Amino acid sequence: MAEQFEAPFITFEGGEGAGKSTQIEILATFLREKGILVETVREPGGTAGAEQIRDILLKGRTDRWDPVTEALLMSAARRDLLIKRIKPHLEEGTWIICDRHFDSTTAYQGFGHQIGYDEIRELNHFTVGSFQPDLTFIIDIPPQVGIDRTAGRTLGEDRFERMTMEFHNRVLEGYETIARHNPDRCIVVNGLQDVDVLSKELQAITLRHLKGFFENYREA
Ligand code: Z5A
Repeated sequence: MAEQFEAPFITFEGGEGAGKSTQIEILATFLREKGILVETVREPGGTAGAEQIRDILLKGRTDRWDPVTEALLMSAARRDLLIKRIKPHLEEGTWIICDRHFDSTTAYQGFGHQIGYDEIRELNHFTVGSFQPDLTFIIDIPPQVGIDRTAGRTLGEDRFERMTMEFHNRVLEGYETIARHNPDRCIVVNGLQDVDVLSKELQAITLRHLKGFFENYREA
C-alpha cells in the first residue's frame, strides 16, 4: 500500500530532451491558475546536498562512476530531496511536480547500465519505502531526437548525453517495461507532438487521473 498525502506527487519521465521541463512549467501554471499551490523540483538536485551530488553525477567522463555507485548516488540525492522538501510540502497540501524520480534509476541504471529491474526495484524501495508518485507521465521520443534538441547546451552537464546510442535505446526499453508494470500510475504520451497539443493532453489526463485531489482541494 503506497504512502498517501493530501496533495499529489506528479512525476515526469523520459529520455534526454523529451520536453519534461517545458511541460512541467506549463502544467504548474495551469494548476496555479486554478488556485492550487504547486512546487516544481528536479532530480538529481533540489537541496544543497543533492545539487552537489548532481554536479558530480552529470559532469565528467562517462565512465566516472561504476553503475552501482551511480545508482547509489542518484538514490542518496533522491532521499535528501524527499525528506527535506517533497514530503514536508505534500504534508502541507502543496502539490509537487518532479522532473524525474525513481523510474529514472530503473530506466538509466537498471536498463541503460544493465544492473537489472529487480535489483533497482529493491534499491528504490530501500530509498523511499512505500512512497510513490500518484501520476507519472512518460514522454516518449526517439533518443536521437531528444539528443538533437539539447545539443549545444553549455552547462557541461552532459555526461549521460555522451553515453552510447545502445545505452539510450536500453533506457527507452526500460521505460516501456516500467509503463507495462505500472499501468495505474504511468501514462505514456507522444513527445513528438507540438508543445501546445501535448500540454492540453497532459492537462486533461491530470484532471481525470487526480479528480479526487481536485475535489479535496476545492473542499478544503
Ligand atoms: N538520471 C539517471 O541516470 N538516474 C536517475 O535516477 C536520475 C537521473 C534522477 C539528468 O539530466 C540526467 O540524470 C538524465 C538522466 C540521469 N540524463 N539524461 N539523459 P538533466 O536534468 O540535465 O537532463 P534531462 O532530465 O534529460 O532534461 P533535459 O535534457 O533538460 O530535457 P527535458 O526537460 O526533457 O526537455 P526540455 O528542456 O523541456 O526541452 C528540450 C528542448 O526541446 C528545448 O529546447 C525545448 O524548447 C525543446 N522542446 C520541448 N518540447 C518540444 C516539443 N514538443 N517539440 C519540439 N521541441 C521541443
